[in-house]
Amino acid sequence: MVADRDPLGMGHLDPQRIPRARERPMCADREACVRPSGAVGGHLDCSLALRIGATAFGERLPERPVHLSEFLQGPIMKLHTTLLSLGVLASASFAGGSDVRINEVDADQTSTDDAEFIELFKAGGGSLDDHFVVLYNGNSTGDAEYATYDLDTQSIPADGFFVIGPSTGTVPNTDYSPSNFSDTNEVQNGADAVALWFDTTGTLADSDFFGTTPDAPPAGAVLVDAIVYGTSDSEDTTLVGNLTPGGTQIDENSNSNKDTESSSRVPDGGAAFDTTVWAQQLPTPGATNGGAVSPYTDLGCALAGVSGDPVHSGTGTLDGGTAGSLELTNAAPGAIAALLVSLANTPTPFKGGTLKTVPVVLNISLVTSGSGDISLPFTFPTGASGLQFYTQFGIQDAAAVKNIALSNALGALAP
Ligand SMILES: [Ca+2]
Ligand SMILES: [Ca+2]
Ligand SMILES: [Ca+2]
Ligand SMILES: [Ca+2]
Repeated sequence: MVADRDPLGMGHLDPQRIPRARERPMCADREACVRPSGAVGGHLDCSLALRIGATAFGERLPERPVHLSEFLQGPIMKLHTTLLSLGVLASASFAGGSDVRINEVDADQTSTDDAEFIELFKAGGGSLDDHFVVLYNGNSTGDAEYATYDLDTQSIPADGFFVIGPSTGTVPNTDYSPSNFSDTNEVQNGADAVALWFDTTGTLADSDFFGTTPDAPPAGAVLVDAIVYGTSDSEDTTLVGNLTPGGTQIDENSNSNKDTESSSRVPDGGAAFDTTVWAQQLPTPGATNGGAVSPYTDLGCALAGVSGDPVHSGTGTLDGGTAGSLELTNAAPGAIAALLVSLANTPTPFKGGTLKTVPVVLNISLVTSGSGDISLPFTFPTGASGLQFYTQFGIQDAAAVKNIALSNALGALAP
């Protein structure tokens, strides 16, 4: 194989510095070294494989070789301090996307509906500036908007739960009662939809959404998450097709208890638009919906390669001292790959797809196994609670539109 000096077009990957399998030097510190599963023999030379700082997407930061264990197994707070000293953390603001989720919806209650609510979730909480919750009426022409709540200046508390409900006190833990949220019969019972939009322009007002349809939002609005729901209504395939394509309508009455149950993501959060995670159970406004909570959030944006979309996932709880791993599957076999790490989540055009881990602060060179997998086991360090980071793989792949396939991006938040 002729070595490509810049396989991902990122200006600083150098596969010639990745020894071929039989030449790979053994790490002096076997315990601290991580190698991809399926790699043939030996260990990657981690001190060569991981570099910090250089990036093709922004300012070229000072390069510093960093042992992989510093990120995955070592003192992650040391990395934290390094990033602070480089000014990376200060610039790692949230821009151009959102990992907030619609976590629970209760549209229907006994007799007159007077305890309707919409619960949003983001692990660790965070700002809701430039977020809009929009309700769509499945019975109207084009499924038009019938209510919009501008969440500018609102924020999700540290517990992760934000409840939008009436001002009457009938919904416990209500965080926000918009002036246009009626005390009764505000949230239609279906087939209807709740959508969460993010304004990438920072200039939209709630009035910009008035009367719009899901397929024609205001310019600059990006759909973050949505649920199409009903109460034993036949499926509104147009609504589903526009808001949760490939998914299904969620039935609040699946247990014949629409008056006493809500629809909840179980566990809290998870992948946007995933209609398989919803369950009907007793309402829990402002509190967990139960189930095992993953510290990882699938942020999408895969770019297909020879086997379709490469799939990136994580395991473990990210509690200090516990085991976990970062995984890649369904990628090209035996291919040069890079794990790109960021402290921000900024969707950026890249090789015909979208790279979310921008600015890239860590770039870990790896090779996929013969079955197109990489597994990076680690023990998460103590003292890193609250650390949030984003990961995405780029894989050299001749079948990709510009010879680079991308996995989905993954958000991780240490509890
Ligand atoms: Ca209702
Ligand atoms: Ca209900
Ligand atoms: Ca309706
Ligand atoms: Ca809840």
